[in-house]
Amino acid sequence: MKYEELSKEVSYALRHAPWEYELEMDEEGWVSIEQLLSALNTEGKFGNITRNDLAVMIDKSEKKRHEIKAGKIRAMYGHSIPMHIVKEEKIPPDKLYHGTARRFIESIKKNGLLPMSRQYVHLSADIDTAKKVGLRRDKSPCILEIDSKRAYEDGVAFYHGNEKVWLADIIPPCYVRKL
Ligand code: HQG
Repeated sequence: MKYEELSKEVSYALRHAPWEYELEMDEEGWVSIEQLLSALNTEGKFGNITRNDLAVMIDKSEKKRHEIKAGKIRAMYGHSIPMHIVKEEKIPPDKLYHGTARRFIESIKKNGLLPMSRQYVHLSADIDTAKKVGLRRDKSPCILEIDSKRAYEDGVAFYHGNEKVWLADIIPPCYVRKL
């Protein structure tokens, strides 16, 4: 089983295009595993996928992107669908990080961190993770430090993604510092 490819397709379905797979999604992003399996197995690209394959896919991944509970599965972050996915608000650590491309810095300094095509701004719990995120877009990425303590105290909401990924609506530029 090509678990990495399966994970990419499941992410695509759950983050960006549930309608292509005829999935009914609730406001927290959960869909029935049965529906997902039926769509994937009709497509047939991965052979016959079972519930256990989805569990192994999550287990084998170096990042916790999906979770399974009570017969349902959801993506933990990354959504771009028009329907708003409600995330659990959480008190952030004092500092968070964001890895990005050098070419975006001027605009971020001016406008702050914006969700762009996703529903939330994605932040990293540590510098190493932020660096990996930034490397997707630039071979020499910039690491931004977010004063999440002060932002939170000033009323900026933060949400739970996974243990490494934090989410926020917008981070105004006054809380962003280039390292
Ligand atoms: C940038 C992956 C100009 C922002 C990763 C980023 C992450 C601005 C890009 C997750 C801006 C959006 C999300 C502004 C933000 N002006 N550019 N004002 N504000 N940007 O992919 O954070 O492997 O939507 O810096 O690891 O890169 O898929 O967000 O470069 O956790 O599980 O706009 O996706 O996870 O890019 O990545 P993205 P991201 P997975």
